[in-house]
Amino acid sequence: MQSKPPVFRDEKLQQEFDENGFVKFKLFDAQQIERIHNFYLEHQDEHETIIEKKKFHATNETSNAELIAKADSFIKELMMEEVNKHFRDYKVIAANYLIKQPDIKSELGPHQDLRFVDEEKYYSLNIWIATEATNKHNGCLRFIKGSHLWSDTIRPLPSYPWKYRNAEQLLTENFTDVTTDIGECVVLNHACIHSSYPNLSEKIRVAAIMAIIPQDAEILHYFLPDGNPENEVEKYTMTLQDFITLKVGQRPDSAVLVDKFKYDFSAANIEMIKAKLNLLNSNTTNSDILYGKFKRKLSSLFGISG
Ligand SMILES: O=C(O)CCC(=O)C(=O)O
Repeated sequence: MQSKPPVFRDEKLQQEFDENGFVKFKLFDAQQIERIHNFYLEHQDEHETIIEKKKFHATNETSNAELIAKADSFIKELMMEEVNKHFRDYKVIAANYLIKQPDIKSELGPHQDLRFVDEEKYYSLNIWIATEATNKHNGCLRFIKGSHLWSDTIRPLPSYPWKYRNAEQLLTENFTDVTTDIGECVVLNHACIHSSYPNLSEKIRVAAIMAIIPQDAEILHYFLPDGNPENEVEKYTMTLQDFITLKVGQRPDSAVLVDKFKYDFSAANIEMIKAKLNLLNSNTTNSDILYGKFKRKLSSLFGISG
C-alpha cells in the first residue's frame, strides 16, 4: 500500500483509489449538474470554435484567455460546494470543460495525464463529472486498473514519446469501463492509463474536471522543447496563474525553472506490461512496429492527445 499523503476523507474510497488509480462516487445533485451543463451551453459557441479540427476538445484549447479563466473559476466555485465534504488536505490546480462532439472521431486513446507533482512522493488527480449518465455509447471513461503503480514516468508538454506507445492494442483490449449515473464523479490518478469511448449518441457529451494535489506538494510543470535530440526536460515550479496563462506548445511565461535533466523515454518492455496485466501466457502480439514511431502529443493541460 502507498504511503503517499491521503486526500479522501473516506478510507474505503482512498483505498480503492490507491489500488486501482480511480474511483467513482456520487458527488452532485441534479440541480448542480444542470448548472454545470447550463454554463457550458451559455459558452458553447466560444468553446466550439475548434470543432472542425477537434471532436474531443477542452476549454483551455480555445486560446480564449477570458473563457478559460471564466470556466476555471465557475467550475472551481461549484465543485467546492461538495468537494470539501469528501476531500481533505488538498489544493486545487485548474478546472476545465471536456467535450465530445457526437462523432466517431471523439474517441480519446490510451494515455496518462500530465505530471503535476513529484510522483515519487505524491499523486495528483482529476475530479471528472459528466452532465448526464455516461456509457460505452456516449463516451464513458475506461481505465487500466493499477497502472499508476507500474513505473514512474515524466509526462511533459507539448509532446513526448509515451512509455506505453508499443502496447496501445494490448491496453485497449484490457480496459475496465467505468459508466456513470447522473451526479456520480470519477476521481482519477493522473498517472493511471485511461481512455474514453467516442460519443456515438446524437448529443454532445459535456464533462467538467478539476485537478487537485495534496496540500504539501509543490506544483510542477515539465516541458520538453521540440527538436531536442538529447531529450532534455525542463522542470518548472508553477503558480495557479501560470497554468491559466500557459499557452499551448510554449514554455510558461514567468514560472521558475528549477531543473533541467536528460530523460530516457524508451518504451516499456512488452513482457512487463503483460505481466502487470496478468497476461503472460496470452497470445497477444507485440504492436511495437506499428506504434514504434508514435509520439504522444499533448495539446492541453490534462494530457489530451492531439
Ligand atoms: O472526458 C474524457 O472523455 C476524458 C477525460 C480524461 O482523459 C481526463 O480527465 O484526464
